[in-house]
Amino acid sequence: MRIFSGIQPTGRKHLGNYIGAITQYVAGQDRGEAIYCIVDLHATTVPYDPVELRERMYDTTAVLLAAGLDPERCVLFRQGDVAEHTELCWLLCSVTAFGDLNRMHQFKEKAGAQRELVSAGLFFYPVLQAADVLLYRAHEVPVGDDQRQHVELMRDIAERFNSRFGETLVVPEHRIPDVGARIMDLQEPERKMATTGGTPQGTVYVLDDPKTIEKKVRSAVTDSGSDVVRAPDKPGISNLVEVLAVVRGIAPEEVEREFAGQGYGAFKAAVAEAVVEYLRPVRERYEQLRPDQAALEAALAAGAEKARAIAVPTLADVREAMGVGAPR
Ligand code: AQP
Repeated sequence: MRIFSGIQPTGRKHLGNYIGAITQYVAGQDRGEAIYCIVDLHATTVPYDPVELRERMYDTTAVLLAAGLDPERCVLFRQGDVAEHTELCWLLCSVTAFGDLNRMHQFKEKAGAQRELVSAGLFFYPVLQAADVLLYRAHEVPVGDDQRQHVELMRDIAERFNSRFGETLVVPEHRIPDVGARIMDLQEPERKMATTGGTPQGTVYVLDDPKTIEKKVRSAVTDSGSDVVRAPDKPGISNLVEVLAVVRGIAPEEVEREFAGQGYGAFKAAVAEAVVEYLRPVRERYEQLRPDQAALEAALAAGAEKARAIAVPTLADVREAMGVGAPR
């Protein structure tokens, strides 16, 4: 089985990215042929600084390696190193409905947040994402819940391509975790923890120091009750129950049983401590890896070689099926 997922080199990675995506990436290495891409081309769809983009690329590479990605057991590469992604994106535009792109929640949210320019890149973002996955004929796409709609769209694109041009592409399935698929902002628990638009105090970064994490978790917004249970009218406590369950590797029901009758203070202290210990090894390993930029660059370059070996034949099949370029 082939697994593919992409992650943006934007901002600092947060607990939502870590739980919803990165831990799944690490586990994927034991489940199949795992391919992970740091998507610098996607990062150009909103205002950005080119020098900073390069820095964030190394930051993200170091975080992924620190979390447990092993370049010997997976393919880890930079999207901008494999030109086949952009060509496939264009070719897939012919089987992508304009109306579908117009319905994408992420486009609407991000377009609404732009002050100067809503780029066409933001609109085509999901087609490039489809190209990323379909280029590798991946069977499974590990993502958080916010990417559900984009994976549905890439399935539609692959199906439309196959019925129009003949069986060429694999129709992928999403893999969304049962618990932790949507980690919420600690200050505004009705919205997801996010790189853009989240609250600074409500966003726990993977590289936050222990004191900062503790402060953020202890000041998480809850409700006026005292029962540690998940409920629709308790988004703050429900979120912390899920976080503790994932971090400890137990079921949310077990968390609820353990903290029955203990009140929010003791519960938040336990969550803070558990998150600190959960992220500590990643931060420590990151600090060792990040200074050696040449090693990070070499790892990405080696990953791109392996990625190209899969991408080039797929693109050749797509061009042949579509009648584009010289015949084979
Ligand atoms: N809050 C979340 N809970 C669980 N999973 C999440 N993901 C994102 N937020 C949560 C998952 O993380 C992966 C990488 O997402 P990305 O490449 O879009 O990175 P990002 O831009 O830094 O992520 P954000 O926070 O979603 O930023 P915004 O909203 O500003 O673009 C994906 O698999 C995603 O599902």
